[in-house]
Amino acid sequence: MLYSPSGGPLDDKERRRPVIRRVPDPASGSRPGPMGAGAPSDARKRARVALERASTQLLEQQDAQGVWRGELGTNVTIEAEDLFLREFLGVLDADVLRATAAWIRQRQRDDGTWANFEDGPGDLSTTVEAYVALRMAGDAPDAEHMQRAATWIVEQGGLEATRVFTRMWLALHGWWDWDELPVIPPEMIFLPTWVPLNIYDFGCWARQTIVALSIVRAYRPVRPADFTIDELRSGTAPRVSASLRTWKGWFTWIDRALRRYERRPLGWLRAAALHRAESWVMRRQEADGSWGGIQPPWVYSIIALRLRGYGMTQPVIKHALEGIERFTIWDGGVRRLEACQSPVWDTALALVALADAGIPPDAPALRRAGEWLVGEEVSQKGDWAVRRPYLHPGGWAFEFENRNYPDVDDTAEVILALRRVDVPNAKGAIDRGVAWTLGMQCVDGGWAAFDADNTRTLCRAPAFCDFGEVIDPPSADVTAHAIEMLALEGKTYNARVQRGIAWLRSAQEPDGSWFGRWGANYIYGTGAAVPALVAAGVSPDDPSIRRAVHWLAARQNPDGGWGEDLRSYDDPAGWSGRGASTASQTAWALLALVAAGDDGSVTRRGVEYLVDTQREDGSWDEPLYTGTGFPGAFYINYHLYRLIFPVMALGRYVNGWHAGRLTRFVLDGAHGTS
Ligand code: R19
Repeated sequence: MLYSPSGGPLDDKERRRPVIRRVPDPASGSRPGPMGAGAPSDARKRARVALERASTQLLEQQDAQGVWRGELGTNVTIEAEDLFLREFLGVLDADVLRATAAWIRQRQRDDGTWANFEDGPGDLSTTVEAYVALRMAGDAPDAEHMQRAATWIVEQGGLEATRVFTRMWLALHGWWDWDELPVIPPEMIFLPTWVPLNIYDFGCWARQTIVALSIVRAYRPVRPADFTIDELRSGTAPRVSASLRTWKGWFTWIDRALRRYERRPLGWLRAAALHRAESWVMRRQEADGSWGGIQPPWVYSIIALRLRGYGMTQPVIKHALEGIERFTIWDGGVRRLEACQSPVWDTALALVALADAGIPPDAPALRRAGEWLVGEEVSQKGDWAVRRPYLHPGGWAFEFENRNYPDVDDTAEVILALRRVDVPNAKGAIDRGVAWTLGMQCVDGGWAAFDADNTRTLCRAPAFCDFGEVIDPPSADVTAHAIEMLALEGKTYNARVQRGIAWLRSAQEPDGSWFGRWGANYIYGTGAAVPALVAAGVSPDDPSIRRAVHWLAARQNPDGGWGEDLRSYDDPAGWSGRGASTASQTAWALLALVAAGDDGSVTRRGVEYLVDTQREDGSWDEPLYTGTGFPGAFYINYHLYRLIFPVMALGRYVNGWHAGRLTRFVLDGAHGTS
């Protein structure tokens, strides 16, 4: 069946741009791409078969609502903290404890540690939390697996060397002294938005966490455990930098002063701050009972509100705890939790991938997904409006429920998806999303995920900020997605988009790659930037595109695939673009190569890697994490990436792709149309 490859009506700008159309060759499907010299037809034939199997598998994974939701795997701090929360609240059920401990035990490695990602190094805070959770479940300290962990923990500096969040959990159970933790003054809530370190200077995930924790820190609650964990103490003092040459050092001194204040805070001011923080938290609970759809603010908000006097049976608490059940996965007698869920992101990406695979825009599967996405539009103001008060609401969030925090990345991807499907009522939502995205551009021309101009690096200095990223500055991956979307929506010549393009060009690394903030790492950034620039009219012959292609070619593994170790975040010189091949990273490299019009042996060998490593069921194995929560600190295994991105890359390879459009007519409607 024939259709307009871009879906949806073409606007004037688009009409002026030539759309290359090719007639498919039904015999071999080996017609050369628009840029290309033509790859051996065998590669295309095998790619087509692999694509067919992969897209069938992807279609099978759509749920009855029309949604794709891949599991979002992280690390065992999520499960350990769930047990700590329940124990603190006095609602820890024996079956939950047993089943969750079983999961944590399964994730321990031979050296006794727990890592933050597959095959990663042991992480001290994660290992401590896992160990303590297992002690809670009754594992004896002299059991072999526990001793192995404890020995390693003490060698690494013990409890004293763990992150602040970990020691807060310990303090809640009486294993750590609240006096030995940084202060998070609830009075911060009074700082106006033009004063540095007001709560809106922090990234939204950190903001929600900090406001809730400021209440908890002020109350210093303890529910003493009935066992000690002294075997984990090293006896050394926590490491702090007190050098007045750095902001971090200054804040060590400020923290000391605050701890003195904390002994006798001004009563009326403290009471008013706690009251204000409480209402701030109360106003931000989501329809699913969560806060921001992510674990940290969710659990700390529950504790904070309990301390403010909300009972276990009051709706806000009940609803919050019930919500966690929907983030819980029971697998036989084993229980694990998602730190966050990604249905909007997964569904948008799956839609794009299936459209690239040639599923027509009126296929029922795509329409159901498109209709669901349209219904997920965020139509109210959230915290982003603090920096953009005159901007009308619009856009999409990552999760099922997160009306306070839509993000530019999801908004761009959803609009790119809605362009590819016939959904009658999508136009209004798309237009509002486009306007919202334009309005969320940062002053420097780039785009960040959740806020505009959330760039104050001083936020990293307070003593309580020792984990993860706490600001949300513009990044190449988000900027690329925004530009690609805006370009295809006919906004290429909008002055803001032109500034965005300039920002993205200037963000290119000297080696030709782009940094990947939310995906690992330079391969993700490059896989986003090249298709975006080409969609925005940058010629595939442009030097920046050529440099990117050369970088990718130089990083191709001998097996034909691409991979990038997460160590690339801490050690880019050693690991940028290097690591064992994975399906999703190979696909990202191919997205860039196909967009750049490369039809040579580099691209062909990448395609062959995917074809050769495909599983019988049409998907790929991908134990390695390729998603990024916080560079250097928190990583994500998006379980659908291994399938979605290969479908996208193979689809564009097989069906031809130029400047954001399919260039050949697609597979017949054999699947997806029924
Ligand atoms: C692209 C789409 N993205 C723009 C959205 C990605 C969302 C990823 C899921 C995030 O889940 C989280 C968020 C925050 C935390 C934290 C945390 C760390 C430091 C501070 Br301070 C506060 C919270 C820990 O785990 C998280 C998980 C793909």
